[in-house]
Amino acid sequence: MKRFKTLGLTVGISAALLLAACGDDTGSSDNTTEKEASIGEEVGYTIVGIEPGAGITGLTYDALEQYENLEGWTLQESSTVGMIGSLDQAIRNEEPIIVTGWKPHWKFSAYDLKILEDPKGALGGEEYTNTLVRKGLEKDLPDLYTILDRFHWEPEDVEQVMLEASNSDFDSAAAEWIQNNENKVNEWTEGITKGDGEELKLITTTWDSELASSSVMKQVINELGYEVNVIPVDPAIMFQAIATGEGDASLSAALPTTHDAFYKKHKEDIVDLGENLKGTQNGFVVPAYMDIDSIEDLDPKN
Ligand code: PBE
Repeated sequence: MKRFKTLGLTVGISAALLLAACGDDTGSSDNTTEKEASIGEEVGYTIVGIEPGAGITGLTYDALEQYENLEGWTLQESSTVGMIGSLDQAIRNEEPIIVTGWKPHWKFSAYDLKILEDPKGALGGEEYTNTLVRKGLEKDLPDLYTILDRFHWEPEDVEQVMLEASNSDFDSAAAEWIQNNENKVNEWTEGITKGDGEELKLITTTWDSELASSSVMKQVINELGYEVNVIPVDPAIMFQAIATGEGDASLSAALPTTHDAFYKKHKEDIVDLGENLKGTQNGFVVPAYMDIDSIEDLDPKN
């Protein structure tokens, strides 16, 4: 009983403080010298980013140049895990935060988030994920080339594998997806001759969406009698590996904007088999409770 009373008292006091605070706010609103803290001030003019080697990191530096209102802002590079940790903590405390984010990603089902409008298109518009193979793969391993060329799926498929992997691991998540999607898999493998243990070096980036596609493809190709080695690396290394022939294929090229710099550098030396996934998107992502809709709503430092 005593505990409840104490609690009641605390709630009473908090409510009184809240009312007093609201009263203060109303008072200061006609006082032009006292402004509420802007979102920029609240987040320290900082965008919480991910790995330095990510395409989205480079695009964010471009955005900081392109938007005049982002004068004085900085990108705090970290890792995907670090970015999610900061986002999670901010949301627990109902504090403002701006992170570099992308779809498909489970954070959009775990939290109520919005992607800020990007009228200059600095972070790219609707993005695709493309399949790349090394020159000569078509001649050396024509059946694998055909499967890779046929491979495509939808954002919902990727999300299913990512979600399941968060409860288990990518191998079991991929196995389950394959079991539930026989028709799709059969479209990719129809008429393919079985292999005899030939090896495919599948280069991937390290993000969940790419680990999802690579894990699914690994098992599909494995079952056809090939050995698959999945090698997770930074985007720059991935493009270089396909261009030099050290890697055979990748399902992880984010285009036309995200990996454009790497693509331009190597495009003469790689074979682009086109999209395997449509409807991906990058952006500055904020919790839905923040009162802001566009990158242009942010205020410059000073
Ligand atoms: N991403 C996910 C990657 C590509 C896919 C947006 C984090 C990147 O920025 O390179």
